[in-house]
Amino acid sequence: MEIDYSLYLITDRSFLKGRSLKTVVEDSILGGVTMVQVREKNISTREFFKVALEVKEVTDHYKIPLIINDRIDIAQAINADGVHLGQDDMPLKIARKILGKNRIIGISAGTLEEALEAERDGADYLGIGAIFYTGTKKDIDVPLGIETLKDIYQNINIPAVAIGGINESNFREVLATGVNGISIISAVLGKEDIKAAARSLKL
Ligand code: TZP
Ligand code: MG
Repeated sequence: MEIDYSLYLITDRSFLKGRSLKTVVEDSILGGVTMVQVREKNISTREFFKVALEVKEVTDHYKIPLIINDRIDIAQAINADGVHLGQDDMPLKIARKILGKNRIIGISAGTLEEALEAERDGADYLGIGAIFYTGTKKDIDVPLGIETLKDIYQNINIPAVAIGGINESNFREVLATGVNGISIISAVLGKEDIKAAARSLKL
């Protein structure tokens, strides 16, 4: 399956403000989101499972790839398209053994070394970041910036999305580095009009 990474939404229930996750995901897809990741921290396994299943109803309906953050078991349980793993999660080689070659595995990379290792170990795509400071993830020391993003992307041969602090005023310069897409939380979920917010992040 050819995957469209261009506008990759990551969920975060702290942005919902009473709205249902299903509605928010649906509106974002109607606005042009091409891929969705369910990312939930501090949530029970049962809750994560339920949330993932709910989102899958929407992504299945629109035939949009669905990725689960961190949790290989939940990806398997709901038959998601893949997982996204960070540098502290299950090692990629083990994840690949568990999931097989037909599932998408994305890896977070913050350095060229991490990116090259993930590519060597068979990642399907990379999430490179954080590119800019963001209120959404507070543990970022120094953001990579556009030049480092470009340097990493030029040295790898798998698809990559950029993440971290990307919004309607900087996404064009991010995409100008050549990366396959942008990965977004607050610039979509933090807005009142989800559909319009997604639309404003399309070239
Ligand atoms: N990983 C690196 S930055 C980040 C994650 C999950 C948060 C991205 O959120 P936002 O609101 O798009 O900056
Ligand atoms: Mg993780």
